[in-house]
Amino acid sequence: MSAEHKNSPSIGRVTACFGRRGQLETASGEPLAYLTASRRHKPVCGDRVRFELRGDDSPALLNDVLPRDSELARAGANWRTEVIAANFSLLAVVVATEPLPDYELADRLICAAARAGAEALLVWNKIDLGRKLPARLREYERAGFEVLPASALAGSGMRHLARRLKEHVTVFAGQSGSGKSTLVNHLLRRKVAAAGHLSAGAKQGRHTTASAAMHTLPNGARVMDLPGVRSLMPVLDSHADILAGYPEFSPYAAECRFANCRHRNEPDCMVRAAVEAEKIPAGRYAGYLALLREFERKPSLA
Ligand SMILES: Nc1nc2c(ncn2[C@@H]2O[C@H](COP(=O)(O)OP(=O)(O)O)[C@@H](O)[C@H]2O)c(=O)[nH]1
Ligand SMILES: [Mg+2]
Ligand SMILES: [Zn+2]
Repeated sequence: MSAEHKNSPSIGRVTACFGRRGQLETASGEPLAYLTASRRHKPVCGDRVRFELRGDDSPALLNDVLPRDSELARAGANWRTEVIAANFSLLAVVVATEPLPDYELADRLICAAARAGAEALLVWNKIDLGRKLPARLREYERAGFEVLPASALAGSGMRHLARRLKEHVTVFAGQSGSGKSTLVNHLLRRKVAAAGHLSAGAKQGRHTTASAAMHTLPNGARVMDLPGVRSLMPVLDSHADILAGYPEFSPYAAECRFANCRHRNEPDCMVRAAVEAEKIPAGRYAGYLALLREFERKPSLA
């Protein structure tokens, strides 16, 4: 407890939060329970915060949330945004054989990573159930994304994944049931994140992880496991936010007749021409159109 004396403010990092309470990690790596000083403070997992120790057994008092480098927000009710993680540099989108991949969610997460200034990669989990990469995922590779095959259950691909995460704060995101918690547990070599079971009938993931939590791997990498909420739909605020998730479109988009081309029905759209010429994979374009439709339904921004 070297630098952290009672009443002198220190800087820590939030590793878990439940309303006004949570856990933070001090600069020297110690875990501490905290309580926010006021309702005004809305720390999320990954936040850097200022706190004060209060002696005895009472939780540290969190009295400031420092500015964030990046945030991951999801659309709550009435398009209100709800920040769920902060200060990450890499987003690992977990996709698996089952439940059937939701590529619209994967695309949104990739867009959200770009918007946050973070890198994105895909983890193709559960290869013990079949190694063959679906055609849609091969398209992501063609588009320049890394796709790392893994099996959290069999332990394959884990060393490679751990190496890739080194030096990063990584958010694991993706469908419920895709194996995020199992991956994080395997990387940590202990059981901390609550891993659930697929309900036998619908093969739909259950909501198993209650709240976001940050863990440190043996190699120093930090990882965040997000709640297994099926509707974790990141917020996209502009057409540019969407396009950022489709970097392979940009050389063609630059040649469209209209600078504000949405690459749908506009004349002389070079993106659509590239899709027709099979230079842009059809599935990637279909994913883009789905996000565009969703975005245009958003009342204030359409
Ligand atoms: N066969 C197989 N099952 C896995 C693998 N990884 C996770 N699972 C299972 O998938 C289910 C959901 O895993 P969980 O980690 O809770 O998913 P999360 O909702 O994304 O956190 C559990 O029954 C896991 O045992 C894997 O690599 N192979
Ligand atoms: Mg989970
Ligand atoms: Zn266009």
